Amino acid sequence: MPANLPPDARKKYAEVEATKNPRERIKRMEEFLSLVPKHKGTAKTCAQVKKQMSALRKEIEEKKKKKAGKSGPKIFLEKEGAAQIVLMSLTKSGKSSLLRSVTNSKVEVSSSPYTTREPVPGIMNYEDLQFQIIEAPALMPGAADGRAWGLQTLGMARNADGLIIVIDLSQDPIKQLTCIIDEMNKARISTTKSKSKVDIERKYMGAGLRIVVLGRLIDCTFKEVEKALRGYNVNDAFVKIYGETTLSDIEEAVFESMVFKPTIIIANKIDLEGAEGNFTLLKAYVSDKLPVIAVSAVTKEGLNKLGETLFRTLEIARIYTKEPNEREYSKKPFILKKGATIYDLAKAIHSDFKENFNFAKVWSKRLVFSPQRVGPTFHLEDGDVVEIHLK
Ligand SMILES: Nc1nc2c(ncn2[C@@H]2O[C@H](COP(=O)(O)OP(=O)(O)OP(=O)(O)O)[C@@H](O)[C@H]2O)c(=O)[nH]1
Ligand SMILES: [Mg+2]
Repeated sequence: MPANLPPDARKKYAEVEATKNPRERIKRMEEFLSLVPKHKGTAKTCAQVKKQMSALRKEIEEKKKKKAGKSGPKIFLEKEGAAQIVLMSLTKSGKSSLLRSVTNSKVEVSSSPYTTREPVPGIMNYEDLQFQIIEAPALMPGAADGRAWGLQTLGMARNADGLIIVIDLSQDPIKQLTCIIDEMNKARISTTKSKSKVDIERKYMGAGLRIVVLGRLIDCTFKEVEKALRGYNVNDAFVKIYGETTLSDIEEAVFESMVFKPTIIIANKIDLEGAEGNFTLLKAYVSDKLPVIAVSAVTKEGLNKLGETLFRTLEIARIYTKEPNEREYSKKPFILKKGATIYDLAKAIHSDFKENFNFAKVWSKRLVFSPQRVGPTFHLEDGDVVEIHLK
């Protein structure tokens, strides 16, 4: 420790030393770093602490992997339909009842806890789309540390396109929600988009490291960024750097393997006494951060809003394609991210399409006249019909 640390930072460091639990230790280290003034004299200390934090994070990951490997049930289910959505809740919130109400699944419903012990899929129709809804085994406090099926459930959530948090309105709704969000955050899953200036997209082994600086590096060179990333074993990734970025922003992004999942909340059992009051509490607590809908899996009240809410939150668009000489467009849409371009569509149709692309015609309600001849950067919206012309 250098001598020039302020007393509160020294005190915090003593706490770090006294903490054995790896996760707790990382937390104390983070607190310590926030108390250290940033200048040349402390840079080395900060770097060392960050290195230790990275080692601890690795240790936690390794332990998790070992635990997950031991378990019986399959962690991932093959994706089907436009999106894979995982139901997340504490036990007995009514996940199985919901799955039975909105999909073709015949999963068992029961008043005893922890009935569903393996992931169960079902297909839900919404307009001309299908969503795959999966009931994951219930979460509980400690799930992210490997309790019960916690790691499988959280692993499935990380792999999903979207999440539905199910709250039981006959119980304290905020206690349930904070417990679920807590376990998700520990597993580095976020329900809100990160504002980070560094985007690290990990790739398969052997893919190589590609760094693109779209902003400006403040206190380091491109070479130093590459060296730092490789130092943390980031060798196969596509790294995009936006805005004004420092080396420590980049280091933080390496540890922040947070993934964002579009999420909605279903407040279930609205048919029960006292549920309305709990729903009001929940709405006030969540405010407008996430969509919340009140439903009853038993009376089916509110369930008609589910498809539309999911569709909106997932931010996807249905694009219909048409052959140049045909009158009718395809009934089965391509599913793209909202704001995707003609170029993205061409890639989705066929890998050759992007090389041989000439122009496209688009029919759309928002255009003054249709069809309109457009180039590859034209942005598509839900419901657009596209005819691609090749060279
Ligand atoms: N009144 C009422 N009861 C419900 C509703 N949904 C579920 N239940 C009851 O809540 C209990 C638990 O339902 P499940 O659907 O099995 O809950 P789960 O979340 O799948 O539970 P586990 O898989 O065991 O974690 C059952 O007794 C259901 O009948 C609802 O909307 N209203
Ligand atoms: Mg169940």
